Amino acid sequence: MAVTRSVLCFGLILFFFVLQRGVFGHVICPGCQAPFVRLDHGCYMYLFSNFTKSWSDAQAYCRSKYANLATITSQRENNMIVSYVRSKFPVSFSWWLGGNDMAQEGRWVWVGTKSVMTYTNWYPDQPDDSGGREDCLHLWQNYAHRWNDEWCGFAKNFICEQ
Ligand SMILES: [Ca+2]
Ligand SMILES: [Ca+2]
Repeated sequence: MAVTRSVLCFGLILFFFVLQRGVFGHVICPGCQAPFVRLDHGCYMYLFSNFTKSWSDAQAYCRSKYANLATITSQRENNMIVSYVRSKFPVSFSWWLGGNDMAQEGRWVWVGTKSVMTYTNWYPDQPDDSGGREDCLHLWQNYAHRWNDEWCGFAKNFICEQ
């Protein structure tokens, strides 16, 4: 009986481990409902829009999903997101993120956490506030999806994070 119980116990542990790790990808993803996806079995859920909006409208859309435009705080998270958009969407897509310097020029903060950026992945010579009107962060499709500041009124695809 002890053996049976051990096997049962091991099976249960394995089952919950598999569930927790999301080994079945997006099919079994506890607490994660479409259109959100969980990347790399991480704790955060992302929504990748297949339509475009201005930065503010994109943020409003994210809020309507109880999320914010995405905050990227590490190279690992950045790589994960860039790999995902490259593999799943046309490379011509450009993506709004939650970074902006609307309140104070040159002071970049995340809309979701209100915190000042620490990790950054700017393309060389960015942010340049070109024309004195670039206050929103996007993944730059033409430059290896590195970061650029852009006019917030442009319509772009966007990434929400919950
Ligand atoms: Ca700016
Ligand atoms: Ca720029």
